[in-house]
Amino acid sequence: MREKLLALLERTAEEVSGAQDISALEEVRVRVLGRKDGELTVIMRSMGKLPAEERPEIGKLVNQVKAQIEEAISARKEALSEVKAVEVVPDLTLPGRRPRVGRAHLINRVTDQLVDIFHGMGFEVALGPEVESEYYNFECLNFPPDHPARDMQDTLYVKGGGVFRTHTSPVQIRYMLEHQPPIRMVCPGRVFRADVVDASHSPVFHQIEGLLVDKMVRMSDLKGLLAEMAKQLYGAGAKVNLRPSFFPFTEPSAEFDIVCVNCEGAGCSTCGQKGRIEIGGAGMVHQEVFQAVGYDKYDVTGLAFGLGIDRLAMMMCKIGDLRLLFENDLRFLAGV
Ligand code: FA5
Repeated sequence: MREKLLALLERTAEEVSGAQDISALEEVRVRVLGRKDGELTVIMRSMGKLPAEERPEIGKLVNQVKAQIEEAISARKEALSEVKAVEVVPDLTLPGRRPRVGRAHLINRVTDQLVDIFHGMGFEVALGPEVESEYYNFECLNFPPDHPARDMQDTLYVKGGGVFRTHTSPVQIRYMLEHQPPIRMVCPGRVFRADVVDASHSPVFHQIEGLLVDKMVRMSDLKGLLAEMAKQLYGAGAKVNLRPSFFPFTEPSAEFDIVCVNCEGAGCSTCGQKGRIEIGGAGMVHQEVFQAVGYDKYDVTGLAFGLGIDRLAMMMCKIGDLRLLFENDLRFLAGV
């Protein structure tokens, strides 16, 4: 029995160290230590047939053999798992993943560019609140209550009073109340309207307002400013087209367009088949507005304009649909 045990120990030790993977090792364990008919288990069961005086010594040896086999199996198991761990170590010679570099959103970049352009023409930047009183958003700008012109801008009203500003024009009023002419001011910011969403309309969009008040300011100054802005933004060939329009706070008033860069004037869904896109409104500051802020309406004249930044950005990067600017798809944003 003693020799049998030692031979089993020797053979099993060899098999354990020769096992090349966990399943081969498990196969050895079951064959030797398996509860039902493992080789060592069978030997242990047959111990009852031994003479009583031999049993303690053989019993001790059986326990030692079993412990040594178990120890060898667990050491080999550990070694095999280490090998596996090494196998899954990544290939360090592969090129690393480049970290993605963030950058400002296209709308912010165009806003900065516009601010720079107007700064170069002597304009300073002012900001105003996004939730505005009806007084600044409409009344001071010569929209009397119930005036049908309020329908031109589908207004979002705030529960408890006030409106989400429908344009950046109220900042003109706030600025004139705090400053005396001569004035050159631009105000970029978010504005809100209950507009139906389509390729060129969003309920939240961005405008930049401009205001110049001095003596002898003329409509030709307005045209010159807008033409210079378009040239600096789109290149020497860029042209703005002014059309007569109506705003309660300017007289005369105009809307201005640029040729749709998506269809180059042929007409497409982006420009509503018109071949051009309306970029902003402008005009000479109405005398009623000067009166509302306490300026001498016979002494000063002024020009004002409000540009849609989102549409300028669309034209700049030839984007066919304004909604892409708000969906935050990184594949799109990385390309513009
Ligand atoms: C105004 O908002 C006037 N406050 C502009 C102004 C300022 C006129 C100073 C005179 C003097 P209008 O509603 O046309 O005007 O909007 C100006 C520009 O905002 C539009 O030409 C267009 O480029 C942009 N815009 C208007 N609605 C939307 C919209 N829903 N989504 C994206 N852009 C819009």
